[in-house]
Amino acid sequence: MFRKLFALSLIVTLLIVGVAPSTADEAPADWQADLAWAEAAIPSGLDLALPEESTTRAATNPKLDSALAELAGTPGGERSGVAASDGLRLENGRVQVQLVVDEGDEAAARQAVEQAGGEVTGSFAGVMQAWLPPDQLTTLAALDVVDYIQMPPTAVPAEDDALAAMTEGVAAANAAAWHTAGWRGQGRRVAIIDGGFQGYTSLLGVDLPQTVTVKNFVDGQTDAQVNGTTSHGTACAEIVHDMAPMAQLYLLKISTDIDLSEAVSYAISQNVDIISTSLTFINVTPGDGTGRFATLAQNARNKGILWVTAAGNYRETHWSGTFKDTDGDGLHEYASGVEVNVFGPGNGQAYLIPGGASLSLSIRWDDWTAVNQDYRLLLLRHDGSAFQIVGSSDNPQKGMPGQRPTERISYVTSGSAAIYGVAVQRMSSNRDVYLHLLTPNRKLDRRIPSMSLGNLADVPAVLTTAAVDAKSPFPREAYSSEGPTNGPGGAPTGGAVKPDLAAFANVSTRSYGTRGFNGTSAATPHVAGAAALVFNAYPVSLPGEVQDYLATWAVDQGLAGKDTQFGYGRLLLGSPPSPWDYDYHSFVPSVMSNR
Ligand SMILES: [Ca+2]
Ligand SMILES: [Ca+2]
Ligand SMILES: [Ca+2]
Repeated sequence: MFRKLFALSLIVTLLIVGVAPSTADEAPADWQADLAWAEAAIPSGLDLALPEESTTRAATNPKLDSALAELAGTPGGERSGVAASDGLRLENGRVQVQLVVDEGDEAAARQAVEQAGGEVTGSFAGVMQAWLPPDQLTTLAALDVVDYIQMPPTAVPAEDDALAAMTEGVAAANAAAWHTAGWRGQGRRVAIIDGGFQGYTSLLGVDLPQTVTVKNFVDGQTDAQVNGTTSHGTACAEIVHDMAPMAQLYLLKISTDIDLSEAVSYAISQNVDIISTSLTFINVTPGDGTGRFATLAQNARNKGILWVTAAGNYRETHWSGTFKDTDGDGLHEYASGVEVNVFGPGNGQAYLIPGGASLSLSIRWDDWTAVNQDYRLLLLRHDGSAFQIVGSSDNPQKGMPGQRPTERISYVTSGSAAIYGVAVQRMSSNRDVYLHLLTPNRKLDRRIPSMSLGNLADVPAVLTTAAVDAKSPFPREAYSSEGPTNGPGGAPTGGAVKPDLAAFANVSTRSYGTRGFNGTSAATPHVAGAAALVFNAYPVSLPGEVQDYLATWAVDQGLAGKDTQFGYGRLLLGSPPSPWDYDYHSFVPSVMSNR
């Protein structure tokens, strides 16, 4: 999930050719690679021989994600290759999975996992995370106490670019004036939860505080391995430190949603004031502000924590709409006669994608309660004369417990450069569902900017952050995900206005270099650091009061008032309160003038 290697190769490319760092209108790391890809005309016509039953996977098991069914059906010697291409963690002969289990069945399920040679590593809200021998998947899935076995959803960093160092956001948000007035975040605790903090030790006392608290919630890893995987979290921590130089920092490493719940519990136990997450999840919830992340965030807020999170970078990599099949061939039509949504720059051309490029594609649809509308996701490659199926996701949607209305493909291209595209096939369905297609960091030719938030960003009890460039006039970043959220159950209407605020991207950190940190990832820790200053000045505030304070002072951009691109507007702290008038500052003044 974390494209560390890709990021590193970009750095090398930039150094070698000496090009200027990314500017406001440029896209993030992976997209800059896209820009180097040649383009070709989109082939017309699609004549796929579509099997009614899935053939590209092992026979579908109604209680297993199709990638796990494929792994179970693969001979032992070939499993590591299958796991790698499907994005599964297979270590020491065991695969990391999540079991959906009814509350009363947890003990029995745990015992069954252990008897099968597996190990339960955590659980949250009816989902148990575990290591399991692949040979035992089918047996475990067949048990009555196990509703379903799924792939663990992993956090997607809202990173764009990986390229000394003080973020330009300090000046842009007027934080320097607060520092001068004595508000530096002293006495405040900020938890940065991320996929990795590579290189943090070398920045202690320079670009980070002298000491930080680290903890690793990734299964099978030690706390020392917080210093690994990616420097994405390190760059985020640098920004919080620039904004609130005396705040105490917690660097908490996670991979899955279960890990996230553990990190949040830990943050609560440490009396943290602010959580900052520059990541999203995909296909975990309907995107309507409900579900496991909503529960987690409300719990944190009830404990006095302001949780700031990234909107996501999916505005150009998202399509949504109602399934439509006018020619009756089972394939969705994005427009009249258009059944393949090719990867492309958005100008009616297709990318010629070289071998070795990673593609990740997901669909979800509005059937989270009944889960009896079965659709299929197809990845297609054009071989010069026709599109061929090179990947499919065939999860079961048969109305059984634990099943979800989602499909996902991870794929690494091979062979000569070619056009790739995405199709959606109706398998068994009696209504036209409302679909979301997300292809993180790979632009689609047919795209819908609205409702492109990642999961977690849709939650009411978090402060969701969009990205603007750090230089005046602070234009919106083209990738910054837009609201609104989905309506109830994943419906296309009836959602809430998100994001909540906009902050700065294309900023400088030691980790990524001058103006090298891009994405809603970079924007989020600016808000977290600003919140630490407000909590510092008004120490008995509730998280909602600090959020209101930031919203009130924000500079409105785009449509007047709170909108689905900038929220309340661009982060600006206003003038600092006097540090001497302590009584006055024991609570946040009600400054709601521009709401
Ligand atoms: Ca069709
Ligand atoms: Ca399906
Ligand atoms: Ca506005």
